[in-house]
Amino acid sequence: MITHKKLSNGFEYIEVQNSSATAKVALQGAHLFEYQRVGQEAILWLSEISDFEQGRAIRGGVPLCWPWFGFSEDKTLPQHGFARTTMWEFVGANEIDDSETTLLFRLSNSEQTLKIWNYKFLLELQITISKELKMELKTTNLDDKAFKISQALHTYFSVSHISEVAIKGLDKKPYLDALSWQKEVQGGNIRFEEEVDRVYQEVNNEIILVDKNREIHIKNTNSASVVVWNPWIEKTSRMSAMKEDAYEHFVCIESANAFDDTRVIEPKQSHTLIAQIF
Ligand code: TA6
Repeated sequence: MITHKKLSNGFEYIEVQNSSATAKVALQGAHLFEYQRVGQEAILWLSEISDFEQGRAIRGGVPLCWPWFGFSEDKTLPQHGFARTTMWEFVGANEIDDSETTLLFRLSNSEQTLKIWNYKFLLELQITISKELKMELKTTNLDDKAFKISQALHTYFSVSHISEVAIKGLDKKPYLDALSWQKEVQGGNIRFEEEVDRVYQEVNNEIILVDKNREIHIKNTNSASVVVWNPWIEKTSRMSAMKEDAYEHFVCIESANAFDDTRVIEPKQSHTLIAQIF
């Protein structure tokens, strides 16, 4: 079942319910903010105090960082780009069968986007809701000049407690530490005892989020970078829409094209970043 819903403040979202899972996607940002398999705990973390307000990114779920990840060269522009705070078009849904539904969202250049990023583009997000969650973010260059993008499916995973978590699959990978801006190499699995904000490079394998009672697998395609982030105690108190203890309950593992993995897209060409979560 697919329902188009509207909150009293006008915020719109699409709700999907099938025999595998339920999901909610806001039209602003094509932002998936709930995905839960039937009879299981939520996969995505969503801040209890997140704003569902126009022009403000939802805190949690899967914000889309596009057409840049982090800050653009012009530091006055918003961190992580404009896609997550812009209204998208809901193109439609396809109920493949009782257990699998796909949703398609679209964003293209407007007078407003051209003012901050002077390129013509088509951006499409297809989300598949089934036992597996699949997100396919396709960028098409509709301009007559090439452009560069960095991007991320900035997924907030819900965890039992951050002290219980390990991330497997990044051992020996080089990474850029976004706290010190030093290049380092990962030794072993990642565990959390302080703030972590890293862009792993040369990643072409599955990542596993190991929690107390479950494992979540992440498989990325057309991506060689993975961002791992937890703000820890002090940073959390400075983040918008996060309660003091929020850092205990999530970890971000982001399917990305960032830093050395930035992509150039030639006119009429496309690039599709894919994340499968199972
Ligand atoms: O992906 C990690 C990161 O870039 C962090 O540095 C942190 O700032 C986070 O994203 C959240 O950014 P936001 O703009 O959503 O507050």
